[in-house]
Amino acid sequence: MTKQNGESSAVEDIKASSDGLRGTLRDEAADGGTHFSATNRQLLKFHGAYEQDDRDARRVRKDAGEEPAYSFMVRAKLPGGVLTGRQYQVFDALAGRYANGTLRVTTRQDFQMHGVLKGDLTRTIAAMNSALVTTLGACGDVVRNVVTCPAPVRDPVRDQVLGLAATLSAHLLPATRAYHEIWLDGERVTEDRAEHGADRLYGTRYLPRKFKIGFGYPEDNCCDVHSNDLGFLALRDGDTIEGFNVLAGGGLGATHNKPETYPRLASPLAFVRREDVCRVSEAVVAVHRDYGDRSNRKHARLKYVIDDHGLPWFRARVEELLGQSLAPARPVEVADIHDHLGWHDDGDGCRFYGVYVENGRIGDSSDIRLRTALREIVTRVRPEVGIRLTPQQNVLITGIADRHRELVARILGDHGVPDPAGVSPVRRWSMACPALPTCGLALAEAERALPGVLAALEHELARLGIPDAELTVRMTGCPNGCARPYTADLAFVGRSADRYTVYVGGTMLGTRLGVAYADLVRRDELVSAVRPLLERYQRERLPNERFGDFVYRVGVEPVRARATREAP
Ligand code: SRM
Ligand code: SF4
Repeated sequence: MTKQNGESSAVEDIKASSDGLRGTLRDEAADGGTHFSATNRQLLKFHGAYEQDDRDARRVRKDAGEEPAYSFMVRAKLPGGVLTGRQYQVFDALAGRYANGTLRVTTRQDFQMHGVLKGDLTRTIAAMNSALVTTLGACGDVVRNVVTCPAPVRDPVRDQVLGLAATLSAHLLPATRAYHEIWLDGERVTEDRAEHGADRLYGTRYLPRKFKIGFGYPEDNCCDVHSNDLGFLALRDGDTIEGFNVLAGGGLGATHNKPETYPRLASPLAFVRREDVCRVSEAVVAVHRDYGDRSNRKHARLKYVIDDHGLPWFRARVEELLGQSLAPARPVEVADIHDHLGWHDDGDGCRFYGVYVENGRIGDSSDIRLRTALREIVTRVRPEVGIRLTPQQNVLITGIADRHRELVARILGDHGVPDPAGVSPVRRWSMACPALPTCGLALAEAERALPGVLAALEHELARLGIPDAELTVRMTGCPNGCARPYTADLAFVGRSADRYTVYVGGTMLGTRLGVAYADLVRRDELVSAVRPLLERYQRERLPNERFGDFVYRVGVEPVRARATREAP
């Protein structure tokens, strides 16, 4: 069995000759220009930043003979989405000083800032590090942010898992000192393994592609664990962790009209004890490193290694590296999911409050001033208060003592932040990716378009007499799947300017993929395209049956065939 397939892709050469991700980034970051060379642009991703340009301004600037309006997206890596109040204040200040005045909660519990100019990049990254937050490995061909439920819900198991997520994230961080040399002027501030020289795990070429890890619970899969390359489903024994079912080969990215690319849910691989999580993760990552496709980046995720060789082969490779056989996965199914919004007891004498954040964007608009509200809360309610980011793009304000409860509620209310109880279920469970104008890969709108589409959907559900129908609606600007559309009950995936493929039949639990129902649907016709299905759902659903489950039960093939005939 060969470990390499064909010629290396251009990115492979860039990594291999980068001198541990250094390239000439340090010089270029300080050269006074607006953007990086093509080589450094690739390396920059490993350091947590993406070069972008304002796509709204592209045409005008081009016609005027001007260069694109370059700026940078900076992503901080926050295992389990946990921040102290003080760290949140640093992000808030940076968003105002160097970015576009907003912070964005990502679907993997990170913070992203958009609109950072090249001249401010070093200051931005250094300021995050001085708050003990790294951007290293937030993007690039390495292990990305480790996700898990962030809710402090009186549960020792969840506390332990949060700790494990942070430990695993640190364990799999690239060891290069380049990050410190480039952005921190050689100072070692955050904890990493930078002194160990050449990277023991990643070698000189790092991974063939990004690699994602998540920890979920059968009783709460709020992190969509099956969408990860490597997932751990925590099984409990009372208040302790009995072990984890290991799931491998999840990933959602696909390309329109390329059937060889597809979303895939992770498959059960094994059962492991808590003390083996780091070792097993390292072995799975190493198999991806050694057998992933380095010639074709569209075929380089772990899911393709597993599908190309088969799960038994994959298990054998992992066992080989571990030097022991793996126990079979336990027969456990995901049964529920929570969004953790509203008021909850944290079991430690305090409360936490889950704030609904539309598409994860924390900013100040004329009617909702969420960024100001959160700033005021972390400034006034100290010292216990913390901020946690959920994989559903929402924010939890944690550590609220009883004496502060009214104050927090008042600050939120005064700034127009909606009480989640008053947000329709369909909106509350919705997500969109950033898409235009920042994402270079967007084919259509998402974040800016979803609120309007949801208003039309809310209207339709009210007309049908089912305003409280619970369904996840997700929208992305392209098929890469950043807002995890394929596991949603209903999803709109950007196809071309203003046109979408409509997916139905996924599940809120994240355990089933939807299928394409209609293609090339115009944005203003998305809701009418699914109207016949919604009407049928209203008439024929079983008690408490969710939309995706209904579609799945009645059979997706007949509804899809009908929609295809009706598609414009
Ligand atoms: Fe993503 C690329 C945004 C979660 C699959 N993703 C991108 C880039 C960096 C565009 C680019 O490569 O030029 C986007 C930046 C846009 C911007 O302006 O900010 C981007 N992805 C996001 C975020 C911010 C979406 C969000 O609404 O929160 C999420 C950041 C997560 C984080 O903090 O690390 C984000 N991306 C995801 C997820 C969901 C998840 O991991 O749970 C997926 C699907 C799961 C998966 O990985 O398969 C996802 N993003 C992709 C892909 C497709 C990868 C593939 O296997 O083909 C790309 C394109 C690529 O890598 O070439 C991509
Ligand atoms: Fe960009 Fe596509 Fe990801 Fe949306 S799904 S952020 S458009 S890559």
